[in-house]
Amino acid sequence: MTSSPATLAALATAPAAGAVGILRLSGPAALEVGRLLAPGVPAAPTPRHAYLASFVDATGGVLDEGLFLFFRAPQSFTGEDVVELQAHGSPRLLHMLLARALEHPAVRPAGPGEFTRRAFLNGRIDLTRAEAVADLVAADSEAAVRAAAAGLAGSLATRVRALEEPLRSLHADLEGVLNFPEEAEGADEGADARVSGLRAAAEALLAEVGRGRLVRRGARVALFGPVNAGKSTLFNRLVGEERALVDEEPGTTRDVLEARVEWDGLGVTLLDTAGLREAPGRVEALGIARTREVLATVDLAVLVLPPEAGEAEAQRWLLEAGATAVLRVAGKCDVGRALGVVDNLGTDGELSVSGLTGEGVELLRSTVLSRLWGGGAPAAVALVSERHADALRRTAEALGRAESACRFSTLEVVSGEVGLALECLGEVSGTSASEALLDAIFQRFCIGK
Ligand SMILES: Nc1nc2c(ncn2[C@@H]2O[C@H](COP(=O)(O)OP(=O)(O)OP(=O)(O)O)[C@@H](O)[C@H]2O)c(=O)[nH]1
Ligand SMILES: [Mg+2]
Repeated sequence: MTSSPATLAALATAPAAGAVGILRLSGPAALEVGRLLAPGVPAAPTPRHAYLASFVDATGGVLDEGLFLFFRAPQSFTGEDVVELQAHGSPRLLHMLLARALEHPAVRPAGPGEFTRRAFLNGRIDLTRAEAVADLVAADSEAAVRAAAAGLAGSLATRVRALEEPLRSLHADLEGVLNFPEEAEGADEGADARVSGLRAAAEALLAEVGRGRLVRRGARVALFGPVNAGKSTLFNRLVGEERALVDEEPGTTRDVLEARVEWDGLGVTLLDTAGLREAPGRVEALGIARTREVLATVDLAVLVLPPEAGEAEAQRWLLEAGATAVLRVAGKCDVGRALGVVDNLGTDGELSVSGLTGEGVELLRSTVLSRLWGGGAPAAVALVSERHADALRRTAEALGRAESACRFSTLEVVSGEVGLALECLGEVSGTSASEALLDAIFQRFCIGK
């Protein structure tokens, strides 16, 4: 850091008419600039006190009346002096106020996420908490909101720290033995067990990425199977409204339909696919290809079989899903029962549902959720992102190499790998994050955050 940083200015509220609009200033000149806009505020305002103030233009003409808040460094979000002007939510007015602030030579417009970036650089929050801010803004399900809020409160930061601290002390012990063999004698004892324990912990955290992805993006679940199996009827039931056309004519659904629901707070995108016909020796190739494409993108595929489907046919359908997990259900169970075929459809405990009567649909919903999720509440997950997962994977790999080096190589090699693991892990918390990495992370933020 050289001379004092620029003071940042940005509108913190969305650029649309609303009840309130907020202009945010952060940096050494925040108070001076804030008082240019609101000259009625005392020169030494009480921090965290809401002043009712007139906001004025360069000639002193009153533009609005609103609240003026001052946060003194380091007790602010960014760790710098921060001023917030809460005006009425007129985009035109807010731009006049922003333009006036930007006329000051110490002020420049904030880039995306730059306030949060300063908070990170000033040690107010670690990187996982800074990222949770963006997650919270982007959250579009209750589970995503709750998980991001937990991240903001430090849920992931705590777990990363629980890994980082013992890793750092292990590294220090190993370096001690290497550099000061007399003083540090014996500090490398049990190093192999410590390395193994840390690798397991890194892998356990890495395993959370799948659940993090589900919470963040929501799950995708497709219904598929033969024509006329009752997929669209079931889809409508699950969605709770008549979204898909239903008809006794086979081949009613021609393209993929999507609907978003929220189940136990988890966002779920349901897909209804075109039913596929299968004549002996001939399959509707195009339809199958399209369905395969969809099935490859979902977290769970629900195979809906009509009562007349035999076990051989069911097995052929199961193959279509490839590597995607499949939940098999017997559809139109009201008919199936009348025909007496529901019970010999195959695997024990197979779910029987009827989109028409609603029978079994609630059980299907909860089964889908538990197949997607396993146990526990979606909101309680540590939001491990793809970025975190990449760094955790490299951490675990380095520790894996350290583990075998404990047996087959020298202490130098072990310590080198442990040091590398520490560096990779530091990318998660931010203790070893490069400028380029920070740029990439904060680009995802909105301006004013
Ligand atoms: N008895 C009974 N009839 C059903 C049930 N589900 C659907 N049907 C009837 O079966 C026919 C086909 O239903 P759809 O929901 O369109 O079936 P689909 O699998 O989407 O068919 P395609 O889109 O053509 O592949 C319609 O006449 C529905 O009313 C059910 O659970 N019980
Ligand atoms: Mg259909």
